[in-house]
Amino acid sequence: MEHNTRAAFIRQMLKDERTIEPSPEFSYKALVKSRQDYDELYRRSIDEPEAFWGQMARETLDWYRPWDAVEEYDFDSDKPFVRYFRGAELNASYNCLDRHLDGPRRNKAALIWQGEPSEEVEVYTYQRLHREVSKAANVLKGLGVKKGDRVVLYLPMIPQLAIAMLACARIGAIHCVVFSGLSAEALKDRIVDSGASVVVTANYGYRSGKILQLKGICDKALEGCPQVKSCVVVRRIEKRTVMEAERDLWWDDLMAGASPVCEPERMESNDPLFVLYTSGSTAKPKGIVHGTGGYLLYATLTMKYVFDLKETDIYWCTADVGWITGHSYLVYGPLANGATSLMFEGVPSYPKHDRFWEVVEKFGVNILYTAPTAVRAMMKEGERWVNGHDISSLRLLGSVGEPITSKAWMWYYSAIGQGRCPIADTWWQTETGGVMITSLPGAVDMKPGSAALPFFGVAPQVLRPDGTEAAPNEGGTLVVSRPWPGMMLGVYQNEAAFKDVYFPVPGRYLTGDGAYRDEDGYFWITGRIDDVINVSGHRIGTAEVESALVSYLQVAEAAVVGCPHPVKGEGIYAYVTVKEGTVINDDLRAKLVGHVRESIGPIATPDVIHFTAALPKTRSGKIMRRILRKIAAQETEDLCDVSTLSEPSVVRDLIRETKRLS
Ligand code: 6R9
Repeated sequence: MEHNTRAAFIRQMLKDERTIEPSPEFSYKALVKSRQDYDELYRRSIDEPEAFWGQMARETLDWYRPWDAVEEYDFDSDKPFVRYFRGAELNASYNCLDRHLDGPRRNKAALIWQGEPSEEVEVYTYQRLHREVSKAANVLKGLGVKKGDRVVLYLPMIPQLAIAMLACARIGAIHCVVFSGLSAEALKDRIVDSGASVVVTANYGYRSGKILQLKGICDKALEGCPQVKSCVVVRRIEKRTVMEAERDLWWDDLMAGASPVCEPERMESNDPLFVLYTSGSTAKPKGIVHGTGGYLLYATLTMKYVFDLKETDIYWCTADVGWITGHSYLVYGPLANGATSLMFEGVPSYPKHDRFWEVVEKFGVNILYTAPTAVRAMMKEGERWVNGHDISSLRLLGSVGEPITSKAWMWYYSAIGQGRCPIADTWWQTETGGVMITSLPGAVDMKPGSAALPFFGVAPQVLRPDGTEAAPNEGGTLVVSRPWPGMMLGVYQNEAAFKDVYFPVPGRYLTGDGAYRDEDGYFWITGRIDDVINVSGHRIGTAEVESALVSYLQVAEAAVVGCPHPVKGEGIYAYVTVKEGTVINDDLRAKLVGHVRESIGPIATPDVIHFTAALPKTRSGKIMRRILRKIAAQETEDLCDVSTLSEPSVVRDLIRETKRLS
């Protein structure tokens, strides 16, 4: 009921009757040139998945040993599982590096790094990157890291992050990247859960002209991690750094003595490549496990098709490598394809609002992959920031992280794409490994605000609460009815969660998103329907923020919901009740905000702290979030059914207080 009204509202907000055809010039040169070609490839991928993925795997990746079976899965049992290319052997770092060294790609730029200070630029050719990765792999081996061991990487957007990831992949260690904006406590939780014995960090980092104390944060985290034997520190900034004897080692010192020859480890296709933590509806983030063969094939193929990759393209994904988008579309996808991937350390608004366009102009970027939150922020600042730069090199734009409204879509299309570049909206998740639903550029017509059609092999469905398929334009739950090679293998150290979270109803993978499909079969994603808030494209679990709030001494109870936000998409709205005798004032409010930032990180900063005397509860004591969401959104005329409330006056008080807060 609630979901349907919300879906209807979002539907109206997103919907735009416009359909935009890709230009004939783009389609002519595109990898998939027409809707007919797409339909044919899609049909084959669904009708004959084994033949399709087998052929793609042979053509796309280099294997040491072929597979015994292409696809095996069970979505129905108590222990659901998925496996691709059983018995096959490969190495991800070999596929991203070594195999490009025989031909002309040897001296091609693999990674171009633009630091936040504009004079700091580094170019790694495939040859140079291969050398650095091999050395780093030997460094890790020297620290005792073996196949299957976990290594936590807490690094900002610097080349050493990509190098360390590939070094892990080379020796079969499982990397576990933690976003460098997360707090000491969040970092500690991830180090403990992953059981890593080595952590790689940087002494400092830059963010919008300010200096991040990464090593200091790491030190605090490591206080709670006695199993960590070594902490390798990249010297990002020449500045005094406290190093702990025995435990802390400088990256540069270790690299200087390392051999540049390291034979890649032969990995079974379903050996984990990495673990990446993401928020869900529990207070504890889940470690999403991705395998080697299936994941790499899916990242490589989606990269090639969704971004219509050409050999000479300069491709820029603005996402941080600390999130899945950076894993699949800044590191693995581009490098496995032998492309040139640009890595940018800065932010769109520093030192001025034209930073993105300065970077596009400086490097002649052809493909730009960014998030709706960045588009909205730039739209707010106005087109004048774009107009001062020659961005005519752009030929394709991508969007990821949250629904893009037709307004933001149209601005991106006209102000940035100058009406010439197709936009590939891409719906996917940490768990899916790669793009699942997209407007394949050149091949399919675009509808602003719609993520469009499934990628090869992907079978999404929109379901009603009773499990039957929704009619066209009817909102429901987005599920996927069969596996795809990029699918997660499981939740790290938590077999039960894979079933409980993703297969609560047997047979289909539950995405956690709401959606509807229009009469042309286009998917429109309406946002999360679980307890996850999407803040600027980052997933924040309401339970995580609540548990941070209640860990503060004076807090009695907390309930956190998302609220509409013009730039972030969703903001964090926290209802808080305090213990007897606590004085409520701005100081307490500031302390609580600070406490949440300390516990999770600045991305979880609450936008509103609403102190109140009581929370609305059902007679059985459940907090009624449906009502809290409506109040936070100031949609209080129609509060639907409040008959189950134990004390209706609580709601009247909350509404009155909200009016005062705004
Ligand atoms: C890749 C990534 C996943 C959640 C997902 C959904 C939202 C991502 C979207 C989108 C609408 C798009 N989402 N892309 N919603 N349109 N193009 O963002 O992974 O961080 O795990 O977030 O983001 O709600 O469920 P992740």
